[in-house]
Amino acid sequence: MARAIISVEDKKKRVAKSAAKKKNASARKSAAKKHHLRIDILTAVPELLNSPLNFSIVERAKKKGLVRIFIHNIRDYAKGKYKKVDDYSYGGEAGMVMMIEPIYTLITKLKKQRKYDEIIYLTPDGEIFNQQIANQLSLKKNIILLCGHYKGIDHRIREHLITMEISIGDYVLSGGEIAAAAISDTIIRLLPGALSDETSALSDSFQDNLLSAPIYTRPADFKGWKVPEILLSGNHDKIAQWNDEQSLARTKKLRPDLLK
Ligand code: 6GU
Repeated sequence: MARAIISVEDKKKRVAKSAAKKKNASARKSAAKKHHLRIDILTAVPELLNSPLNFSIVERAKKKGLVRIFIHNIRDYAKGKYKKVDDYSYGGEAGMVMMIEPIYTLITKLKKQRKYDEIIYLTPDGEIFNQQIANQLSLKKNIILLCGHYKGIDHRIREHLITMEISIGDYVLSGGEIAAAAISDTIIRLLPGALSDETSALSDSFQDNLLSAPIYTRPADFKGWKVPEILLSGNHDKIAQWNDEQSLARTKKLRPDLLK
């Protein structure tokens, strides 16, 4: 192939274009800096949250100042010698119930300090979490995630203090902490600047209700297991088209419900 001859004009245009791109990128970066998300997680078992929010993309987002996460131990707000946070249920149904007062005291204290966009209770009977809810929450400034334990929390907390109830699927966890970690992780990776490649959050599975295309890295041939030829072609249009086709085919096959 003959190498294209680049005119001086073209070169100038290219330089201008790349300068504009850089300017854009830095504008976006400072815009990204302005969006801080604060997540307050309320739990009786803070240890459960020690590692899931301290590594990888979430850790990097914290270091970049995109998000601050505060974990509060509900037990610190309990009264008495034994710092009791749960009690037997009225009506005698089996299982302990988390008491109102410690949770009320903690939420009231936080609400005095700042305005919360949402106070979310994590519960298997909540609205099922998905990418759309994550997108909405990633635009907020201050959110509280309240983790229940035992049989649940005194229902009056849900009636009077909670603004939203979320479940992460139709199965029962021992407590809301793992759900809080899953939800926080999902939201945080959406914050502008959290991912190094700005397009990659947009090409995630589910972001457009489609599963992602298969991906590969070197070697191109591992013991005869080959990477699809098209991906080695260097033809970006064809590759984009292949990715779209694969996305659609995989969604049809694995998650037809997403196409309805
Ligand atoms: Cl948010 N909490 C609990 N305890 N179990 C769950 C859940 C939440 N989501 C699905 N199962």
